[in-house]
Amino acid sequence: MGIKNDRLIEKRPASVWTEAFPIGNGRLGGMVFGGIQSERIQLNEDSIWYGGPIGNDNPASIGKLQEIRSLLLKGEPQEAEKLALLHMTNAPHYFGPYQPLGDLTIKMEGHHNASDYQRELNLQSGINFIEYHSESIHYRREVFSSAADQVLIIRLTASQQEALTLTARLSRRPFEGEVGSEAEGTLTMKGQCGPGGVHYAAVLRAVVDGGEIQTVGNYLDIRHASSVTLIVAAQTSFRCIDPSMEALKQVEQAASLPNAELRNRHVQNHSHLFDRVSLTLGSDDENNLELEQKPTSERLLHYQQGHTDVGLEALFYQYGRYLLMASSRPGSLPANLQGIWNESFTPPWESDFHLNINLQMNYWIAEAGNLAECHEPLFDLIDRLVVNGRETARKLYGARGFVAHSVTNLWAETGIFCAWAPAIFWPSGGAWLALHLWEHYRYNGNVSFLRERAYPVLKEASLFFLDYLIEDDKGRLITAPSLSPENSYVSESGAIGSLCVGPSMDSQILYALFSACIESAKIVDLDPLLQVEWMEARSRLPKPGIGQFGQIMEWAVDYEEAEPGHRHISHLFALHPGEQILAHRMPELGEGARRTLERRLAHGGGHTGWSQAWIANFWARLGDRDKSHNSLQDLLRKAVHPNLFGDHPPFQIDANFGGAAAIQEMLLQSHGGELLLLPALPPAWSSGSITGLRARGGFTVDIEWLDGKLKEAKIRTEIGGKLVIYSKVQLEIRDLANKLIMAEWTDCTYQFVMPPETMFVVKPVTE
Ligand code: FUC
Repeated sequence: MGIKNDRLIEKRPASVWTEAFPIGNGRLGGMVFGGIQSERIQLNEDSIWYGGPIGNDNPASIGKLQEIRSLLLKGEPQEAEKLALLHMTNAPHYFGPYQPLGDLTIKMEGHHNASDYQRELNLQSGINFIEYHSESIHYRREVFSSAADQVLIIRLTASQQEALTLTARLSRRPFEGEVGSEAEGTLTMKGQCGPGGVHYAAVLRAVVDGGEIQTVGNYLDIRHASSVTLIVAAQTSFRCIDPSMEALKQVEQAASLPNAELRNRHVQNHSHLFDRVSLTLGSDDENNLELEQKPTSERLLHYQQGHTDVGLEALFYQYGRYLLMASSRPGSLPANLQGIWNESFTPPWESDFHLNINLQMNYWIAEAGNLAECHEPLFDLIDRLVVNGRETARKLYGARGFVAHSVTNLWAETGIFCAWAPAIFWPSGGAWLALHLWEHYRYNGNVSFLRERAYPVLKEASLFFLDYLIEDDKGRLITAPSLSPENSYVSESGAIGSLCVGPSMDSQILYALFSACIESAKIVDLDPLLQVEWMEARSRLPKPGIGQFGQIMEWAVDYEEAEPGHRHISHLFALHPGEQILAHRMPELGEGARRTLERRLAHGGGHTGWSQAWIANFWARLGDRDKSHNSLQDLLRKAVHPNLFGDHPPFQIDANFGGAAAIQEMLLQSHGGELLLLPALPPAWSSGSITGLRARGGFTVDIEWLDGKLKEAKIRTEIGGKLVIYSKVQLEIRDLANKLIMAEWTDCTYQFVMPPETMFVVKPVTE
């Protein structure tokens, strides 16, 4: 029942980049414009970044650390900041940005007076279709980036034999990307991306059916073919010694496969992941059917004018999953600020990995959205951060373990880069990332992953802080120097500062980190002495406190914020993604969190895409179905491009992932050891269903609801385990043999154990 809402459609080619449709296999991405006489596919390869590794942690830092700390403790943040800028930042200040690979341009001969044009990005198959008629010939193009074969495919067909005459070429910006031909019917473009940077190569091969093909200068010249398959591969020296050789091999391998097989291998590989979750919102009535047929940009406009379109919200969710699959697959780099899609040589914020919210937000749908594999590239980056971060910890702070600050890049830099104080002096990026490994374990219960991969990282992240934390005058353990990303405060003396001691976000991240360390050490049965140390340190961290405005305090001291409507709401980490504030169990802190959001919003907060997305997640954790939905609507109304790319502005992909995560969070939560079914179901989604969501503890959950109420949930487990369901309404739980599971309803919870390989069905008791 219901409409699937799993495609973007348009009736005309893209005229700007944010109208083009994104395709990707995690590593190799394209923005497909769908032009008629001229097609542009803007290309990216995830490891093409400008410049080489830098390292170079500032050796002056360690000698100034005490002085900076004393200045902060004395309430002189500006003096501290001056010293920190001089003595702690990297030289050079900046690393190079993520760069485009180039463009593939196809120029068609003829194709005048096109009619019946349609382009469609089908999320389910991962194929972008373009179709039209011209001079009574029907032309069709299929474009996809195959994870199975690591190539990008453009297949052009026509309803008439020998109707395809075209040229194809690869290009980069002028003076870069030398083009030549190293094999028949093939073009190669190569170069180096900045001094010390990667060597890259892209190879384009055409396979034609009928007609002729020639390589002339910078072009492949194809005449009178009945069908054409263009195959693009790209490689860099980040992954191989000879990128052009490697790319050529990949192209040849793909060219040796029949078209149908190439396509099938892609569709299977793609839909195997994508199909794990399906979401339907609203009914399949005429109005919704009509909306589903509309061009996506018109649909968005209609929605932005204030009309309801729950199907568009469902589409936004699945688009988030699609984009994660397209920008983060095993073996690729993690999704950066723009996923993998970047057409600028000077992209905003270098299109890098920001560790103070953005990179983590990119992965909020990975586990619950049943795309755990797509989380893996983040773990690979973390492993490299640990290696570099050990050096940084030692050199900057004389500490054990590893540290990563607010930004990193292809080379997993861990030092203090950039020059903007309110962002950069923040030592908790690595600790937050380490929690992603713990989350992965919590969702799949794989103890060998915990032992071999997660635990060592958690432990090293914690060792850094055991050395880094200092004692304040109340005997609490606090981080210093640090900051509350990227806000400033008004100190007792009236000075405005960003550097501080004990920002709440740090204490909350460390609470989560030490808790994860303690729990995992018990499971893998290691480090009993450290366990005691972690417990002791955790008990001495500042706890979330309520401040003068009834808000959760942003700093260990109840300072006023310099920007009360700041986009970062870091001190609600404990509410989401953290679990220290369990709103449904802790009404006072829940109320504090609510006030925090209200205060931020009253002062203009939530003005960037990702900020609004985070706010939607916060409201969902507070169980506020209206506000959560309002935030999601605001996000779609104010911070989304015509191709549904999130808008910071400009384009930034975290809003896509964070917004999709909020949709999940409204339907299912599993933090704090309890499962909550439909915890913040918006009234507008009165009926619907979701299948295949994952919950912590290794559960897979399907939920169906009607008239705003739970109809039935199916909970499956492979590994078995204890399940606690938090429910304000009485439930009936049965196994597949329809046997009633005898679980008492106490304190709003049902507790029971599910054996391995079982499914239980949960329904509300009705009478
Ligand atoms: C953080 C945010 C900005 C932006 C940047 C990439 O610095 O404060 O809003 O998202 O990351």
